[in-house]
Amino acid sequence: MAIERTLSIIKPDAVAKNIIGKIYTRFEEAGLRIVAAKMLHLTREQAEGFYEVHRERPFFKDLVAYMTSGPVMVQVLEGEDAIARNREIMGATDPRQAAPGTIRADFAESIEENAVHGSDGPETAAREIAFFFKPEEICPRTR
Ligand code: RTP
Ligand code: MG
Repeated sequence: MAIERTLSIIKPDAVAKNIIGKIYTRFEEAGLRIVAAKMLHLTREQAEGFYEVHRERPFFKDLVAYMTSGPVMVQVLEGEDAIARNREIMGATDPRQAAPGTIRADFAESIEENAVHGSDGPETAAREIAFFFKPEEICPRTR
């Protein structure tokens, strides 16, 4: 299986609950390495740009309000099959549908305030990583 990179966001509800470390442990236990990370409070423009594909969806306005309601932690995760692996440990969008033991089953509040984001495919991952990180801000392991 290929080594991939994916973009992960710990969303404002999870940052507010002070569980960044608990979620990082889930990544590490799944064999995903954090190769870049930053905390930031998204502007409306950033949130709208990041979720551009959802612009016409009925929940878009609420989604932008939620994503700008507090700081987020953004990271690049690297590992075997990282995109699918991260989606697997995140669980379904709606925490009520999420498999037991997943991040959303354990920590999400609702279908909207659902604790984490993860890229959904290779093209999305490339776009989303470039949205937040310059190439020199990503630190592959040297040992
Ligand atoms: P994400 O992009 O954040 O990893 O989540 P996802 O693929 O599981 O879900 P997606 O369909 O891409 O939706 C993006 C985010 O919008 C919010 N949402 N709210 N109120 C609603 O019905 C609704 N549906 C989606 C969630 O925060 C979701 O993660
Ligand atoms: Mg999505």
